[in-house]
Amino acid sequence: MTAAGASDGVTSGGATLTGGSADVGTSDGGHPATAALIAARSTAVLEANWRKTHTVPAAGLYPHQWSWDSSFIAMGLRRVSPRRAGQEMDALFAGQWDDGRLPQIIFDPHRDQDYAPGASFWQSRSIPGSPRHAETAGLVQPPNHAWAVWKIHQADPAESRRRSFLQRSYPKLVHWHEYLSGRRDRGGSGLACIVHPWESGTDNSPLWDTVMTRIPADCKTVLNRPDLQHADAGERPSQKEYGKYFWMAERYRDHGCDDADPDYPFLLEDPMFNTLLAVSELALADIAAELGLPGEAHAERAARITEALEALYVPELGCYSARDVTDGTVVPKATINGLIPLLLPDHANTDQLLETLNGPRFMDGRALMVPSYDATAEDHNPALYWRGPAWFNMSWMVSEALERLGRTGQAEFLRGNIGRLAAQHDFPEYVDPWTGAAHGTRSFSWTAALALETTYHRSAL
Ligand code: 9WN
Repeated sequence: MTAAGASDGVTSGGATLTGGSADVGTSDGGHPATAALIAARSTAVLEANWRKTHTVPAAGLYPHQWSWDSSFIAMGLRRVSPRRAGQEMDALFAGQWDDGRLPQIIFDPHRDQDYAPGASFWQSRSIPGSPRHAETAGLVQPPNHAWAVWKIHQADPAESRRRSFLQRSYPKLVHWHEYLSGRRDRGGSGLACIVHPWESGTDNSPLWDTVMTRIPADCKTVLNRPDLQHADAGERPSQKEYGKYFWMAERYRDHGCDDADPDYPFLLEDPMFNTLLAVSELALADIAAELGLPGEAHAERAARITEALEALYVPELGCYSARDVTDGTVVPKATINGLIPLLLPDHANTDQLLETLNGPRFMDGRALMVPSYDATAEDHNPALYWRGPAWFNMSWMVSEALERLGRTGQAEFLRGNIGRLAAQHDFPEYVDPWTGAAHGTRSFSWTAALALETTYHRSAL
């Protein structure tokens, strides 16, 4: 199988979109047409959502460049165009702040009315240390970027070397991690804090509920909800939640995004965010080795984060949870965030995490993909944004972990469902984990990218 299309355009599964060629493979257990079709349709979604330098998560609902989306998107794009996957990351790095942060969103100035809060809310250029040539949010998202950069390199090392992709990405990634391990270690525990639910990537996860009760909803900004033109209100956060989201964003912005506000009320250590930081540190160790640089410090940092994460383990739930740095309590809720540490090598609680994954709270022998929230919880809702539905990026990360752990059968089950459900339902944002019914927006980029990634993976088996 060839993985790379060398042209500027993206090609897959026999469907040439803008030139070049890529073979999706035809040995996926006797369903060659299915694999080729999934790959071609995924590629078409990514092509339609491409905007000159980057891919938007969804043309209507999310019209800018989002940070962790771009990493997932690039991980799929690398299968058909490592070059475009590299461009996706370069566009993100162009929004890096002087302190190293990679922003949650880089705004398309022409779409300011189409998503809130937008560039006119953040006014990032008036904040010291923000980039001069990009308008961005001040918040961040989970650090899956070094992981993506290393995977892009591996897809076509010769092309990567020709373009010095690792040379130019490495210092930016190191700076990004320094920001997270430095200014974001607000609790002094060796873990990075998130300062807003949007930073978790799992925006209205029940993990944030208790802390959210402390947040006033009296924001100064007039609440405008362009998101509701593209998604059902019953599947999105409520107006009250939005008031609180804006209140926190205003407070963070008005304090110069400096992470020094002593009474800032939302400081949480999230197990998924920190797992991705450790996984990305391990990727930096590989990148350093490839560049002939010493990488031990990265491996040591990954080990320290892995150790610090133990304080977030909740034995009664059999998984990790988030810690509220303000009062030191660990939230007693089982969410998908708490299973993502399965990705970490040499990990003390792997057996318990696998048991929880397959037990009644999550897969229960009947889920098609991994639910985002404890199925035994009274407020589990398989249709409501991060409160039950299965997300493609989460199930894909679990499938990666299972593969590394030698649980290839279950990894393959998840990969198969990711590709099938994505293509069957026009690449939805998320699905009901039990029935596969589609929810959220459609033609969602990371769904398409990970359908592409899993299809290539399966075809290569
Ligand atoms: C806020 C873009 C983003 C994802 C997040 C997902 C959703 C935004 C929103 O969409 O969040 O960042 O408006 O709900 O929760 O993970 O990065 O796809």
